[in-house]
Amino acid sequence: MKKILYLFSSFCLLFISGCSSIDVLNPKGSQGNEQLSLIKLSIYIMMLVIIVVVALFIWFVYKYRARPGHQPFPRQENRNKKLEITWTVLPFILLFILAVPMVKSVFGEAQMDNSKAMKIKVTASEFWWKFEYPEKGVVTSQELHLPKDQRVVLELHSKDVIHSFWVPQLGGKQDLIPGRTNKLAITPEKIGTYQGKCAEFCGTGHSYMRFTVKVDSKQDYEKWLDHMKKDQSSGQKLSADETEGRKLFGKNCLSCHATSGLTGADKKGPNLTDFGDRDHVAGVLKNTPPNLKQWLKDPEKVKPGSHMPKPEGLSEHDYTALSHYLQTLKK
Ligand code: HEC
Ligand SMILES: [Cu+2]
Repeated sequence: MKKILYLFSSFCLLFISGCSSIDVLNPKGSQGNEQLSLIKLSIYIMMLVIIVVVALFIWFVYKYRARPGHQPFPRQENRNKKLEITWTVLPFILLFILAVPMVKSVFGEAQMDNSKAMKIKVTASEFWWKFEYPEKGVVTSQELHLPKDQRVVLELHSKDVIHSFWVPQLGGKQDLIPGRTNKLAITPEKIGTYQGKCAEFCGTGHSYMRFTVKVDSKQDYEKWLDHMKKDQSSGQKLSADETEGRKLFGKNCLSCHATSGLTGADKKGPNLTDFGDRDHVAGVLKNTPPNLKQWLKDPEKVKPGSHMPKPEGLSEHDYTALSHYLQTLKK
């Protein structure tokens, strides 16, 4: 008996362990918290249904088991009003209990006052993210910086196909549709770094279309904004190697990448103003010099379908210089 129990519990653990890091169940924002309470309510209701059904099942299996002197089939019921009303009304009540708080939550969110909310324009392209702060005149990519306890309304746009914005711990999930502006509000409540991803299949690089949300204190967020407003191409002391990297960057990369975070300097590739502070290269690889070189040498290999072309005619030394220069782009 003990052995069976042990086997059964290890079997269950196997399943549970796969789910140990479900971010939706560990929210860090007010919308995420509200959604978790709705998830819990629906799980409790489903548990109740499962328990009743399983109990009835076991009881029936026992009651109608085959044994000598017993009819193999139970008496057939026809038009049992009491039963029919019961199994129509019960699910209705359960769905009603589920629907009321859900509808309340959806309409409550839609009626929230957004006059004090911060606006950020999010643009998704195959396979990266751009974040613009129109009130601050700043643009960045791949990493969204937010101050704690501030309601933010994200205006979602797409450059090409349908993408979907999703940061499980902050709540909500909203499509980005070409030619249309969708809105999604989030209010982060805890300082930290959260993973975001595209949640709608959008092409070969879809599963690598990740981004990071960094929630900071108000002061740290302001510091980051100040940094983004500085032009990184001037006033920095660079080593010989890094200076060479900067020259190569000007020649090969500046057509697509800006090194100033001001909105006017925005180009068609990701803005690289705070690249040295980013956790990832292209949202996929850890931001280390060897990984950066790997990306520069062949973006397509790291992220299939990537729209960054493979640079031509650069030597190993050039890649090193470029990667050293890019690491200097930070606070
Ligand atoms: C034709 C435009 C174009 C050119 C030229 C170009 N890139 Fe890119 N680059 C892109 C695009 C588009 C992406 C986004 C790819 C993705 O993530 O899907 C990108 C991504 C990157 C990233 C990752 C950014 C991040 O935030 O993680 C780095 C670093 C980068 N490029 C460096 C360079 C360097 C260095 C050069 C010059 C040798 C260069 N790029 C030339 C278009 C370009
Ligand atoms: Cu996508």
